[in-house]
Amino acid sequence: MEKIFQKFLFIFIFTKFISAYEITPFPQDFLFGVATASYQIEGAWNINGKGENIWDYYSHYSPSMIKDGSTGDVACDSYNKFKDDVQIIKDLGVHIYRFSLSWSRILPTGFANEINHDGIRYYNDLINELIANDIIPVVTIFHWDLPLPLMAIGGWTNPLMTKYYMEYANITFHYFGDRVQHWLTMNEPMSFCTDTFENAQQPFNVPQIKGIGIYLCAHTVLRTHALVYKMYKNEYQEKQKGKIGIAIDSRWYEPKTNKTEDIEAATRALEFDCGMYFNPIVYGDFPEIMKTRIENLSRSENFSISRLPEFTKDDKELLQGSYDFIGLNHYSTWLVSDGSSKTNWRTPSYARDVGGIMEADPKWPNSTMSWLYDVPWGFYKLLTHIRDRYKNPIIVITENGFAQLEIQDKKRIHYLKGYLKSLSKATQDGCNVKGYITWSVMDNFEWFEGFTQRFGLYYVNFTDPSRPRIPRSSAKWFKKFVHTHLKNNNKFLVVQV
Ligand code: GBH
Repeated sequence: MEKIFQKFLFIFIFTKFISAYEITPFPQDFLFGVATASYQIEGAWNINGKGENIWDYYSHYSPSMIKDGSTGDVACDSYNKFKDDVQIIKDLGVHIYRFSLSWSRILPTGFANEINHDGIRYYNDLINELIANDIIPVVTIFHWDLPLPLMAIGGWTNPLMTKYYMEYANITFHYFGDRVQHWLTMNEPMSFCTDTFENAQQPFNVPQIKGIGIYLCAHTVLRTHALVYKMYKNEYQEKQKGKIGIAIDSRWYEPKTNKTEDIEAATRALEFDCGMYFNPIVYGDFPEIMKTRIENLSRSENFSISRLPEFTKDDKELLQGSYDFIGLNHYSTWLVSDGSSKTNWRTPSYARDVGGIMEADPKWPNSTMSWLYDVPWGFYKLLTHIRDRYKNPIIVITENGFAQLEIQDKKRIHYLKGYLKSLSKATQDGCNVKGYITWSVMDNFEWFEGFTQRFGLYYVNFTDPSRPRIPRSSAKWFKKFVHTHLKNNNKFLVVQV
């Protein structure tokens, strides 16, 4: 009897030991982190000189656009509680905190003629607090909260935005660049160009014809990014020794069947998502397939020129290689089938330009978000695609995460485990990924979903004025995961010595 017990105990300990090591291998210098964005957490929307941005405006004047009619007026109250936030991040044991700067907190009108010094003070305090706690700040200069006056001139469809954004970015490098060494110019241009100009959910006087604004926006954003990259290189990098990139979002697109038409449709979908931003910053231009398809469809729709703007020779030179690293935000996968025979496309439109029909496999575990499923192999495929197609750039995963409300968030843990396992395999297979940042530290204002969707490792109670942050099971799991990884690294170090 005792023998059987011993045997059982041995097997038990042995399997525990194996499972602890199963998913952990990551490169020696690999970093882990957590992310947020200014409008989603800060609150203090009109405090100490902050100007109005488009999300202040939407949430106040068109509350019906936001699922629960809520606003980011207070959100997680991080403007006041940032020291607590630094402590919960430190408690997770991660290396990185990725957050964004509120443009209208720094420049109340969006224009650089007037700096709000409380904004500079706030981000200085946050950055100093992070550094004092050994946490690396990764700063997104623009994460969707555009100053209202800049939307009135057409937002990112207006080429003048380049100049205004450069002045803003210049101010951020000037004030924070002595301590911030990891910069992202923009967060997910594909998402904000689509939401603002293709889906046109906003009560603004912007080009609301599908298939046009989305490309004007991409064109301006990409040129702007490239010019800011150059400005940082020329004027700051030598002194400040930082690195700069952009956070690009992409799904993985898997052909629904192995019919040629479906395989081609999935390729197109990927080129119109990942390719729309990766191709210009790596090779200097939009993907060929986008250029020819949009040109042909534009002609058939009686446009005299393509709806997709062209880059000049100078633009192309500037764009090519305009990154020290690329941030990748990845969440989920679609199955794609060919849409050529579909006759009721909205014309013109981005969806018709792509010509694919997207769906989820009913077998995939779902989140509470309609677009977000747990498909870890899609992450592996996207990473190896980027490795092979875009010269294996230095990548940091700047967002990845799952929506679930419960404190005992088993589904989120399942998702994170699977995606980290895919990432580990991708790095072992040569993908040049240097870090993994999960979305999000805590529940926050989820844009059009308000507070109905929860992405946090920490649960936040938004009806309690003190906005307590309560660790979910996933926070404890992630903490352990990061800790185990660090322990393993130390072991490797010892072995190497
Ligand atoms: C990120 O965007 C944001 O950066 C972050 O602010 C946000 O809180 C977080 O994710 C969670 O949503 O065509 O059906 O695929 C997420 C990006 C949202 C981009 C869904 C594409 C299109 C829906 N994605 N979106 S679909």
